Amino acid sequence: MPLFEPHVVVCNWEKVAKHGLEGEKRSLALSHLKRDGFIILRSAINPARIATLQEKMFEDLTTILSSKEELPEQFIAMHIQHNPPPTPPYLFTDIMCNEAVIDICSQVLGKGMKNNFYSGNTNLSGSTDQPVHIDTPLLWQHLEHPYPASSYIINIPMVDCDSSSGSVELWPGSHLNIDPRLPSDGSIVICEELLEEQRDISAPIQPQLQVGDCLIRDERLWHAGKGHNSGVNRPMIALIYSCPWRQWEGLQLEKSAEKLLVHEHLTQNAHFFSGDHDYLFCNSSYIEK
Ligand SMILES: O=C(O)CCC(=O)C(=O)O
Repeated sequence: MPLFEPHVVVCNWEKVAKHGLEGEKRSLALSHLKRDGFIILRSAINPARIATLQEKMFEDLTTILSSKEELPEQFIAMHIQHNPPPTPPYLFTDIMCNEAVIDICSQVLGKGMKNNFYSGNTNLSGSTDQPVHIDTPLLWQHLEHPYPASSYIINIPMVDCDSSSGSVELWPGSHLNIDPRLPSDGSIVICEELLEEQRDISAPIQPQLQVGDCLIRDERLWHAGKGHNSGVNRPMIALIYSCPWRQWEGLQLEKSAEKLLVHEHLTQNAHFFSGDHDYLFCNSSYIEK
């Protein structure tokens, strides 16, 4: 079976910031997102923004790892929930409200699209593989046809990464799988039997991602953090854009960012706090028995 090639939309971040994505690129991106369950926007973000955030997130990672608090591990050790700072000067419009991402996602998620999340996953060098999972159990069970996407995860890597350095594993087309053996309440892990069947349809890949790229993936897409020994820890930001009717707790952002993040097609489902907020130690572990 030929290896699956992800759809890469080559952007120019300066043009994206001013004009979003051209019509032809947008419709091609959208059809791949619907079919494959993910696309990559190459160079959609000013790399200087990532450099600023990367430096701060590495500094914060040292604080997290040297603390006596329990680490917020996701499934297994060395996959850490790691929030980026929710305060200026570390909040950027081309990350929180990227015009190309909004152009694509709003076509499906519609009027009143919300951002519900601003966190991140740091895959430490020396990690092993997470179980393959979906982030939320299917909204409806026992359907005859897949339902449309109602949330997209926007992943933004802070370092270049590929299969040798902990790039996220993605299962092309798996977002359209509605097999009744998929996890429902209480678990989000995909069973071995289903993995083997899906592997025969399309084997998983670990995309090559660069600083300045955005990965947009359907919330239903099967995926996993992958072990690596590259010697470089891999922080990756995650936002979740959803239809207005999806219920989420929302995110915490500092009050002075409220005006900066106003966008015609995207509402931040945020509590805008004043004063202190302990963004580094507010996450919990997620472990399945
Ligand atoms: O860090 C990654 O590559 C994926 C992390 C993930 O999917 C999770 O923790 O749920």
